[in-house]
Formats: sequence, C-alpha cells, structure tokens
Amino acid sequence: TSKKLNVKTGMDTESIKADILSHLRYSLATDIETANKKEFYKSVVLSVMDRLHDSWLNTQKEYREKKTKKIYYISMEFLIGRLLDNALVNLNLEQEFRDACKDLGYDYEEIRDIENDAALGNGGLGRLAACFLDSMATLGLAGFGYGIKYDYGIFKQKIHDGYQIERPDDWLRFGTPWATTRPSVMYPVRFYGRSVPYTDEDGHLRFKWENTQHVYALANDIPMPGFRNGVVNNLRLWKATSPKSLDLTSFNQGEYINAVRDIELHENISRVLYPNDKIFVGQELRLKQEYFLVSSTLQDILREYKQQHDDLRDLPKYVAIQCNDTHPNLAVPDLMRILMDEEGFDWETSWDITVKTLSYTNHTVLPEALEKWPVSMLRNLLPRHLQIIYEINKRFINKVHEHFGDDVNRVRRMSIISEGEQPSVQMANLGIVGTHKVNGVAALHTDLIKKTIFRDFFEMYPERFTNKTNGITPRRWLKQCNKPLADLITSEIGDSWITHLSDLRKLDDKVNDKKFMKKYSDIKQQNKERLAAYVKENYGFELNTKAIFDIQIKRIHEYKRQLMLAIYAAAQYNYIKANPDAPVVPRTIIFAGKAAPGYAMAKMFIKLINSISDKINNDPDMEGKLQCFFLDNYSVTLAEQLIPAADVSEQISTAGMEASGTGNMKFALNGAVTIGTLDGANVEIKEEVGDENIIIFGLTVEGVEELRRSGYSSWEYYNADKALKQVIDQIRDGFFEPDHPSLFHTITNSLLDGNDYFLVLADYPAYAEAQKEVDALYSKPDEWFKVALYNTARVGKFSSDRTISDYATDIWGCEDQLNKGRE
Ligand code: 26V
Repeated sequence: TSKKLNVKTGMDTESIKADILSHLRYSLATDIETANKKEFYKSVVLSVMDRLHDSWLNTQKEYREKKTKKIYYISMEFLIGRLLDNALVNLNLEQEFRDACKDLGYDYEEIRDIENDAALGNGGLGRLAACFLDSMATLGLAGFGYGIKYDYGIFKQKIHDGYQIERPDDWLRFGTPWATTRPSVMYPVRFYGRSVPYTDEDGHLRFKWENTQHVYALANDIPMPGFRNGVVNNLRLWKATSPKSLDLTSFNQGEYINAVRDIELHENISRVLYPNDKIFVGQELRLKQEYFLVSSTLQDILREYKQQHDDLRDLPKYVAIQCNDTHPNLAVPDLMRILMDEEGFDWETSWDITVKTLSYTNHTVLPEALEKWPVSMLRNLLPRHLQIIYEINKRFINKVHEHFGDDVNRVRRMSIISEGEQPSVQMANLGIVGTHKVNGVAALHTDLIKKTIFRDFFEMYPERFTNKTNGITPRRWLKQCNKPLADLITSEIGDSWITHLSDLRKLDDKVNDKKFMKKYSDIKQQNKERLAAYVKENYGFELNTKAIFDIQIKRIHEYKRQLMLAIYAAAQYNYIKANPDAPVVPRTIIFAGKAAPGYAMAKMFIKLINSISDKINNDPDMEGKLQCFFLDNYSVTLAEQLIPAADVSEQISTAGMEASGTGNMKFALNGAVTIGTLDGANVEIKEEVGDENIIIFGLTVEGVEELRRSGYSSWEYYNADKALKQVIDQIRDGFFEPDHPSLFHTITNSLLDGNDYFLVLADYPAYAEAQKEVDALYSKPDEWFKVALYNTARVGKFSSDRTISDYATDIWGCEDQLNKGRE
C-alpha cells in the first residue's frame, strides 16, 4: 500500500494487520501459516494493548502533573469477564479489528470467544466493582481498582445427573495478555510476630511490630479504558510471591526441596477466590488474603502519594479510599499503624487522616454474611492491628457513653469487639467507626440499614450514612451485548445515550411509531433466535423461540427464591396435564447460577430444577407450551447472551433481603419486563418506569415484618392453595425423582416443618397471579412491546456513570474532576 503503516499505534486496518502479524512472529515466535487460534487471539490482544499503552502512560502522567485526587477502589472481587469487546468498543476500533481478522483469515467472533472470563468474583459485588472501573475511566476520574490476582477464579460449574459439580477455573493456564507484571512494584506483607513497646526520643510510648514473617505482593496491571476519551485507568491485582530471604544456600538436598516447597505456601495466599456468597466462614487463609490486599495497596498508595506530596496530613485532600464491603476494612487499623508506628504521628492526627480518607460500602443485611474475625486469630496473625482495634474501641466506647449515657446494652451492641464465648471483631462496626461515609446500595437498603443493623450507629453519626443506588455500565450491558438494539437506538436518537443514559428518555415518544416498534420487537425476536442457536450449540437443547423467555439468572440462594419459579414451572406442568385443550401462552423458563460449594440447600435447588426440567421437557404434552432449562456455568459472558433475549426478568427475592440487585437493571435496559417484589433497586426501577410497566407482587418489607410478628404458618398457605399444595406434595413424594422419592425432603421440610423462613408459600399465590398478568400482557404484543420499550427508555438512572458521579460528589470530594477535558 502507498499509505505508511504505523504498526504499533495506527488506528487503521492495515496497521492493525501488520501489528498482529508482527506479534505472531516477534512476540510468539510463530507465523500466520502455523499459528493456532489461541496464538492468533493473543496477537490480536497484544495489538489492542499496543493501542492502549500511550493513553495509559499519558493518563497516569497527567494525573501526576495535575496532582489529581486519586480514588482507590479496594475490592476482594472484580468480576470483569472478557475484555476484548470492551476494549474495542471503548477505543472505537471494532470495525478495524473485525476487518483485520477477516483479512488474515479469521472470524472475529471466533477469536473473541477464545478469551476466558476473568471471573475474579462471586456475583453482584464483584460485577459492580467492574462496572465502576468502566465508569470511572469514562468519567475521567483518576479511579484505580485494587484486588487480588487469583490463580483460580469462581469455580466452573458442571451438571452431572442434575447435580452441581465444581471444577477449578484455571483461567491463567495459557497466561493472559491483558495483565502486565511490574517487577518493580513489589511490597512485603507482614504477618505474625508481636507488638513491642518502646519509648522514642521525645519520651513517647510507641510500638514496633517485630519478629514478623512476610510474603511479597507483586503488581499485575490491567488497563481500564474509558469510552472514547483517551483515558486509560488501571486495575492493579496483587500476586503473592515468596520472599527472597528464602535464599537456598548450603542446604542438603532434603532441605533444598522443602525450601522450594515453602515457596508454594507463600504463594497460596493468592491461589483461589473464596466461592461463598453471603456466608461468612472465618478461615485464616481468607483473613490473610484480606490483609494481603490491604497492606500491599496502602503501601502502594502511600509510596505514590509521597512522590507527589510532602505532608501526609493532606492525604484526604488527594486520596479517597473506598472499601467494597467490610473485606478491606483492616485498612482502618493498618493506616493507623502506618501513620503512628512508621510516620510518627500521634493518635489524634492519625485518626483524623484515617477517618477522612476511608469510606465503606455495605452490600448486605444478612447477618450470616457479616464478617466477625475471632480475636484469637487476629492476635496470632496481626497482633499490632488487634492492639490498635482495642484502642479504637476503647475511645469509641467512651464516645458512646458521652453520647448516650450509661446504656449497657447499647454499648454491647455497638462495641467493635463482641465479647462472649468466642470474642470477635465486628468488621462492619469497625468500618462505621473508622470511616467518614458508609453507604448502602439502594434507597430501600440504605433505609433498612439505618433502621436495623446499624440503627445505633445511625443515631450517633447520622451524617455518615448515605445512599448510593447501584448502576451498570451501558457500554457492556447494552452497546456490546445487544448491538442490534444499540444500533437501532443510535439511528433514532443519536449516540449520546452511551455516556448519558438518561437520553434514552427520547425513546418514550417512539411507542406510537409503528415502524420503530416493529424494528424494536424484531430485535428481541432476533436476540431470542441468537440465544437459541447458542444454547443449541453449547447445551444441545432446542429453545422454543415463540415462547415467552422467562429468565432467572443469579447466584442460587434461598432468599432469591429460585424455588418459587421452580414451583410455578411445576404448577404450569400440572395445569397443562389437567387441561390439555386449554389455551396457554407458551413459556420457556431458563435458570442459571452457581451455588456455594458448601450450601447444601442451594445445591438441592439445582437438582430439583433439573428434575422438574426433565419431567417437563420429556413430556410430549408440553410441546409448544412449556419448557424449562438450567444452563450450567453461569458467567458474565453467558449473561451477555441471555439478557438481550429475555422477555421476562425474575427479581423475586423476599422483600428486604436483596440489597439492590443489578441484573434487574440489565434486563430492564434490554427491554425485558420485570416480575418482582418491592425489594432492593426494584423499588426504584418501578419509580422510573412507572407502575404500569413493571409487574410487582407479594409482601413488602413491612408486610414481611407484620406477617412474622403476627405468627406466620406456612401450613396455612400450603392448605389454602390447591395448585401449590399439589406441587409441594409432588416434590415431597418423589414425583420428579421416582428413583429416590425422599430426595427433596430437605426442601419440603424447610417449607413446611421449618416454617418457610423466606416466605415462598406466603408469596406464591400473588406470584402465580402476577404470572397470569404476564401471560395476558404477552398475548397483546403491541402492548407488551410498549411496556418493554418504556423499560429501555426509562432506566437511565441506573447507569453506573450516575452512581459514580454520586460517589464522587458526596463521598470522594472530587466532583470537580468529573468529565474534565471532555466536551
Ligand atoms: C461475603 C463473603 C464472606 C466471606 C467469603 C466471601 C464473601 C463474599 C461476599 C460477601 C458479601 C456479599 C455481599 C453481596 O454480594 N451483596 C450483593 O451486592 C450487590 C452489589 O451491591 C447487590 O446488587 C446485591 O443485591 C447484594 O446481594
């Protein structure tokens, strides 16, 4: 060609092709003739990386030069999924890379599908962190993610004979081209030892943490590009590695082998993500992981800070640290320790800096999820931190006395250390006392924490509590995953919605535009067919694309009540069997989700769903009327396939238990109709889309409270609803599992003798009615798609850009940075 190629940075197809070829040859030592798909994929990503590096470096340089306030988002989980599409969308290079792949003999989609999800999270909390990184970069905030580079992410789920089987997620088997190891960024993280008092030159009592053992934290950086704004922020993931002091001198062979084996012990800290969602298990390795993250991150933050500023007392002016749940809350005592023991500040100064710099987000009210680390474990692993926590608590209890007088019970409830058989440190209490802002993740949830678990604290520090309703990034959750809809929207109202999601309101007017509505509904159909093809190829089922696609995808948990949809599926089966000639609106029910490996009840739900599915799908009478499937190994990538194809979004948690939910937002944005309870962000979705455009049923938070207070009896509900009773009897008596008729007794026992803590039976009749409403609405396609469009048009509030702007303004004090330098 006559045009000059710019192999590393050219944004044209020819330069990109040349770069891919050059990476095949000079990075991977292969060539286009002999390379396999994996190698080609790697070269593609390396070529994308080349196109990020200038912006990545320039962005960091600009932050340094302008002394921009930095936001550090510390999280044990980042559920980022695949990165290729996202990077290309944000760089505006989708077409060029597509063409480059094609010219070199590869189909872009096939190459994209090579990438393993980076599944370093359990569910909503980790995915939220990933959406926040996208929004911080897009808004031009100097926002950095800090986490752990687990060798193994959330386990891979297989289904054998209807049961969940876990397999390790070896996502790094062939390495990841997205992560750059930074050997120059490595910090020792200390454990064990003891706290030793001494008197300093000024005669002050001080402490030293001595006789420690340590591991090293090694930085691995993943670029986080903003949407077409030249900003590239950073996600820094720490990998544990053994200290050099394990130098293997003058050992005999046995000692040498053992010493090498010890390296593995150190590296175990970053080996695997804990797969529990919302259940606290006080394992020491988990505590080590949490401190490993906090310690390395604080060292990094302070090193960076000292390069640009000279007075640590200004830390809160230039740095904000957000703790994602209580998992990083050891940042409170660790920052205190650094400021006092290493920087020589007194308690009051250190405390002031600490509280003003840190803030903490609560993501659940479920008591079993709250972290309570045994004092004995902390004493052993982090003795100096325990000592500081005791001092924080002592001073705090004095304040409680000042504030409330002598109220022994209140003091007991508010104490950071809970006494008793197994004294423990309440990490949530530590987070409230040691930070300047605590936020809930939806309006209802924030109200609840103020009234329930944190009530005493709210009475003492009302100004600390604030709501930040969750959001999702419209880049991944509309532009990338639903290209046909994104293109239609852009052709109608322009593309401002990509960064100003509320502009989708302009679509409101289109409900009466027949041509538009036809295109809108055709896209849903097309997405359903695309999903059907995907499911056929990957799972071997034929989905009925004429049916309502009714989807519940999320972690399997009793409070999320997958059981209620399963009962509904079985009740529909019974109805069709009893009324073979009655007209029914066809439905295809799809479940996906992982159960924590130790959560027996959730695992039983999976088996039950599979047993019910088998019954339904193998009965010819159901043909064209009812289907039910459990898709294994739910992931970000699978969600990207399912959500654009959904007609109905199941958001049916027991009111008060789902802090926010974010899947609910993704579905609504993609034009699914929500059937849901007044829980979490469903409440706010209803406010936005209007009461007529969401199907709400069941008990409210107050209703739940009232029912429990007045004496709930699940037996009454069981006896009162014939269809419900029939299904429960069938589950109990082995109808769905004839070879093992008592298999599901744990489930039916918890519903009946166990009195149904999650109120499935109490809400079931209202749920079945709501499902009838779904049928009726779906039978009038024009009306259905109006409702669907109102969902797409009116959920702009739930952009994570809005969420991040709110954090920036009310918590991080960096609203002046928002959209800097952008038009
Ligand atoms: C706790 C623990 C305990 C130790 C082991 C691992 C582990 C992992 C997670 C948790 C807390 C989970 C809290 C959580 O995931 N909350 C979800 O957060 C979403 C984002 O705010 C929100 O949308 C969901 O409603 C909420 O359930």
